[in-house]
Amino acid sequence: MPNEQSSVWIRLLAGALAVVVLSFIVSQIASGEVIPPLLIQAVIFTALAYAVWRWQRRRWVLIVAIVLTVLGLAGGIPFMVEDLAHPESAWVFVPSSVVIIGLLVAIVSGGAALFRRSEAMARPLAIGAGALAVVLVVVGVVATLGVSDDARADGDTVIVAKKASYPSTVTVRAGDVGLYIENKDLIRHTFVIETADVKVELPGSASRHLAVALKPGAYDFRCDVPGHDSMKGTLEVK
Ligand SMILES: [Cu+2]
Repeated sequence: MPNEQSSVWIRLLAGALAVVVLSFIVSQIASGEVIPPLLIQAVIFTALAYAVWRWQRRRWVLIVAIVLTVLGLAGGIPFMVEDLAHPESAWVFVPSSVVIIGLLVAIVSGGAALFRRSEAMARPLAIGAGALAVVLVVVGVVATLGVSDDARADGDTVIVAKKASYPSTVTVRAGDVGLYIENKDLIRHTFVIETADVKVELPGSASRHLAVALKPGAYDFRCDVPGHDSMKGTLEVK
């Protein structure tokens, strides 16, 4: 039966997967929408946590868990790594850091259970990972509370980022253009106009002013956060 003599490594593995699932749920709440890849992974990791707990003596279950966890980490890193550089957007910084820590702990615990390593290291690993997560939560919260909006200048044209979407067209007069980008989401975005050498970081729920000299023409703008490919529009300069 599952509870009889359950290995500490198995408990740590199942617990780490549960924490990862929780972080995926928090990420989707922060985004205000269902993110299919995260939802699918949440379901897979929930099933895995149950499977390793239920069938903990079957080595193939552990092997499947390790392989899927490694794949989840490899697939998620390109989306998560940039978030780690932005503690001022706690709603992405915290879930991404916790997911990475959780997946690493799951991989190590799965390997240790599979190869029946001494359980002496399990507790220090759990405490270390937990302490690191707490520190990162504090860093994220403090950095996010320190973010303030830019002042809005007279004549600024407002562009709103909401539900990971930008307006498709914004029209402004040529010359010295003042833009005021409002991020209405909890998650971070960017405002990028490649052809005008503009790149602005938009922390969650923050507004940024920018001044740029533009000649008449059409300028594509977008958010270059990985996975936000649909967040784009055109600035018509007349
Ligand atoms: Cu974005």
